[in-house]
Amino acid sequence: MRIDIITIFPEYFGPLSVSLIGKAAERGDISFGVHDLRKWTHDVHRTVDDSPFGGGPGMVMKPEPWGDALDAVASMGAGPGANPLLVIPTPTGVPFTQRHAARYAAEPRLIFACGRYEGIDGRVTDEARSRMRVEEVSIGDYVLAGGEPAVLVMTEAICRLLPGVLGNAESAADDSFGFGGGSSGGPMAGLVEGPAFTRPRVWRDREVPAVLLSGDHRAIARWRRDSALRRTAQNRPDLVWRLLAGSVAAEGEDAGEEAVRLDDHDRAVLAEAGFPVTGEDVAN
Ligand code: JAH
Repeated sequence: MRIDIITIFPEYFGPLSVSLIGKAAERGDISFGVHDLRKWTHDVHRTVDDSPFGGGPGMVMKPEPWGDALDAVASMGAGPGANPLLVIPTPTGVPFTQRHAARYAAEPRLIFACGRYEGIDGRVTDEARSRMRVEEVSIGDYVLAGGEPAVLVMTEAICRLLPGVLGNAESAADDSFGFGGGSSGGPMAGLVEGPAFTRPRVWRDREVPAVLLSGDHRAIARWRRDSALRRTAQNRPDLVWRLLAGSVAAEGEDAGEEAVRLDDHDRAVLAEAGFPVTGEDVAN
């Protein structure tokens, strides 16, 4: 996979040569191109921003350097069947999820465009859409000073799904939110995982749950699902409501796919954790 990043702070991407991603890049499983947007400025001051039409605080990124940068980077290694996907992090984008990570990991080429200030002139995305696929995504409901940290976050989420990048290929299959378990989704589809334990068996008078030492793999899987359901109920009621509504597709993003199934045991665990909320808890 090839990932190009356009930014006014190329130094920000030093971490891409560290750890799992760094090793994958050394092996050639991923290749990165980090491009300084100022390369596509033409004035002596290498200006990338200007004041907003209509007034207001802050500055807006000028369209010309972005247009030229996107033309140049998109045409690098261009060929039929390799049209890049342009991803633009912005607090106004659609929420980036594990599904996006999986879909992006299957792309041969991604381009990330990092905005700063109050964002990029609105015509840049519109014009880019006329030539390539463009997605505006948000990694969470907060405002950063620029898209760079979001690109590091998304790159990590994407690259750990590439074959051979994660040490243990199976650990992606049962991740929180995981869709790794085939047509029905992973065991954690739509859930966050419960706690994990390692040696020693007893630490500061606290024992590891006995079932995990039992060797009974069915019982262990059931226990893990129960803890995931309880933790999701506690920390992510939004995810539980979606599961109860049957709106979590098992795999892929297309409508009409089978919903993640909750069995009677799952429903009993959720009921004990307060779902569905009944009686006086429900506002009329
Ligand atoms: C801020 C350009 N969803 C996180 C996120 C992503 C991007 C930005 N902020 C928050 C951002 C300023 C300029 C992008």
